[in-house]
Amino acid sequence: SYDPTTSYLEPSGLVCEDERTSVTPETLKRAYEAHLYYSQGKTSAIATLRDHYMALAYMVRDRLLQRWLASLSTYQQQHVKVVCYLSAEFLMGRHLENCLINLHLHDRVQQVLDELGLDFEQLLEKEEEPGLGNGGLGRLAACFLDSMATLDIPAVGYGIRYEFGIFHQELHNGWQIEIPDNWLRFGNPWELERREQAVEIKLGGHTEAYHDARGRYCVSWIPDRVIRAIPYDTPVPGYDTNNVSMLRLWKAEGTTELNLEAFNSGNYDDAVADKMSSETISKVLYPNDNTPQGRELRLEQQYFFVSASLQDIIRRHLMNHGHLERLHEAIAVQLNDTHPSVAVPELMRLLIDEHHLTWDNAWTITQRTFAYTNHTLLPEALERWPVGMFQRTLPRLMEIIYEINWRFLANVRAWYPGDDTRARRLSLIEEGAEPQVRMAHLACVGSHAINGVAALHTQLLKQETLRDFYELWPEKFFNMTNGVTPRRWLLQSNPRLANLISDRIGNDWIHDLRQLRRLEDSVNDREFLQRWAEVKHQNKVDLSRYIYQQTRIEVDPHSLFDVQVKRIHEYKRQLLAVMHIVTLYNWLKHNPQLNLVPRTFIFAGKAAPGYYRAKQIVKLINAVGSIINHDPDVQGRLKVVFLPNFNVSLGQRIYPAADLSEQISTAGKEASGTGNMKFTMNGALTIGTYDGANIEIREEVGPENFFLFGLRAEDIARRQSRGYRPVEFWSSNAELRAVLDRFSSGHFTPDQPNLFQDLVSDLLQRDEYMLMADYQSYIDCQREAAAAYRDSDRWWRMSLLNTARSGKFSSDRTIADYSEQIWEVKPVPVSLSTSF
Ligand code: T68
Repeated sequence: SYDPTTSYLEPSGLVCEDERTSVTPETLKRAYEAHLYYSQGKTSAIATLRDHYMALAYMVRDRLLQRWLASLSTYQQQHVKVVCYLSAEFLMGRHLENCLINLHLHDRVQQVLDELGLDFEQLLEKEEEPGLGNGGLGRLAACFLDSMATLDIPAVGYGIRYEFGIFHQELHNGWQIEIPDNWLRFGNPWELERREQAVEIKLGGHTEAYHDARGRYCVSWIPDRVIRAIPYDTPVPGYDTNNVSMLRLWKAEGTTELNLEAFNSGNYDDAVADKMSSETISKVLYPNDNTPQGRELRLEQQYFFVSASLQDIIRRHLMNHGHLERLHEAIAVQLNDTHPSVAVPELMRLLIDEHHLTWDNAWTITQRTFAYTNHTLLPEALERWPVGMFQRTLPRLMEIIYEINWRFLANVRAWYPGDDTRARRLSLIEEGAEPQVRMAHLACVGSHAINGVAALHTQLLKQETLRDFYELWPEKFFNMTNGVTPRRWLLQSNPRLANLISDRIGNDWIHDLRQLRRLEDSVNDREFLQRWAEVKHQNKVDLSRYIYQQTRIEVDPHSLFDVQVKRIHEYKRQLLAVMHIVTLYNWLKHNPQLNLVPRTFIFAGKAAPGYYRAKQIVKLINAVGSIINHDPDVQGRLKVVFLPNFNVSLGQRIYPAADLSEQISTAGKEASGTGNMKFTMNGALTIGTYDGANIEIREEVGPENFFLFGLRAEDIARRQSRGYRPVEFWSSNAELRAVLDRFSSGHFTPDQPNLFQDLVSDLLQRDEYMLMADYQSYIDCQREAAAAYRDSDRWWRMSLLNTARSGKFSSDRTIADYSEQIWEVKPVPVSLSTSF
């Protein structure tokens, strides 16, 4: 319907789609050259690769602006309901190629660059990846933005513009070294600063009660610090639609530029001290995944972006509607875990203290506005803030939380007379030597919907973690199984497979992933399976080349690529994968003639800098690789590779080249997983436990196309309660004993023979994540996987069926579910002829 080459006049007389923003190869080239000259101030004779990248990025951004402005004005004029996705993390990945694909400019721009003699791939690599997230939770937020934009759901993502994102990981002698991620160093061409929309954030101080002119009881918060929040907006284009969503990230600044008194007395450090300390709030992302950091600065970060976002939402709403009485009909606010859950008392504060609504009115609006997503069952990962710290940092919010709790517990006592222990369990405040605010409870009480991220996870939430809330309000609970965007994770990262698929079933799968089912018709087409296998092989050749560049390790693209990429965490059990590798190694040492399926084990992932055991596991993987990769008895049949600095861009190289996807968490610990979905879409088979979304993947692809092993969540719980003795597995299993002996004997670290002794004694004595109990089942299952790989016809049929049946795991499906069941929002098509 949209013809990008025709220009048209706006009512105002402004030409919007003209030679500056049209998309013929000639105008693209002209616009690109103009940016190189006028924005970068370079001629092509002296331009660096980065200049070329910047010019290209600006040229593409220009082509997003008309759609973006049309989207904003459409929402405003039609008074549509908007989703506000509040998240402390957005792990977006690089923008340029994704924008080109979503705007259908990819091939044309490639052609233009070819004509100019520039290397397209090389320019794409110049973009600094915005790593404003730790892992699954932040990447989920990014996939959701892509899907909301693609489905024409009006949406804004709100978060923090960290000056330093997730650290860069280097390996020195096999150990992880963290390098600060100064991603803004060369400027960011994708964002627009909106200084005129800055808001102020209060911190610290005290509160004072007073009666206003109409005799109403009021409270005012006298802060001891005021920080300014500056919004930076990044457009997020949908695929094959005019709609463009927005990611609005807040940067912290001081409100007093310069302390004049200090300046005039020559005290220059003090003169800028306030500005400097205010800026630390958005300075750096906390690098922990699944472990909260109970630091005051972290609470300040959370409050900072939540308050800024809610003030922004209220300002826009008042501009449009003039009052706040039906705010919940105009916006839906999703809380991505508890990190933004101070939104509950903050919205109450804004509605009551600043906009003078009554408590009851404000509470109704608040509950109807918020919905909360839980991402973890690990008890240590549930956020709690010491009441003392909360009181000091956010005194007015602490009062409001007490009031919410008082009213809530009064209801609880009325619903369950005499049941004091239940009231204590439900309370927003945990009693003890140091009382704590339970953020998950706050989120549950202040929301109308609570969801888990995979079926098993939601079930365990209802039965365990949030059981008392489920008993109170069963109707509030939903399951929203995660998904990932097929644009970035298949179309963009695996163009060979995408082309093969489109060649067979057409293009519709790109926005209706269930269409992949139509590939099943080709499951007995030998010629097609051959091409399917050839695509995987070419992807493996590409990855092999990259592995060699990065690590100088030569790997054989004909070997089985066995891949585990994710954050390094004990519950994810990278150590169990290493135990399998060492088992195979022992077999070969014992019988060098053994006919073994050659495998390349590929690991990647970051460890939290303060998590010693995780860093030790990184070292172990590298140590095992350094011995096995060179052992003549192995004859190159096993290779172990640790690719440094796992991030979105590296994921885009790895998933398309994987044969076997390792999803081996202790059952009941991985809420969903989303890497598992990316592998399945790209035709890898999964070896996995009965955990998170693995269960649903297996259900979709069929149990015969999935390698399942290990204890189930209920077995784990039962064994733990009976008293688990891991040493019994050691006593009864000689192969397992031989593996642990390799670790404790110093075989892999001859110059530090004791390095892994504590790791082994932990396995024997505690083994919190039950590696010992699952070891034999895992080894047996790996043997089956190897047998399947030997039967290559069978393997490629299974691979095809995995892709064909992965449709459920598109984030488009997840977003359609949220839209219908939780947000009650509808698609709003954007037309480019809208006047604004
Ligand atoms: C992940 N959680 C889950 N947390 O582990 C994963 N935590 O199973 C799930 O698929 C994914 O969320 C999406 O639902 C995280 O990634 C964090 O990164 C995190 C960050 C800060 C504090 C706590």
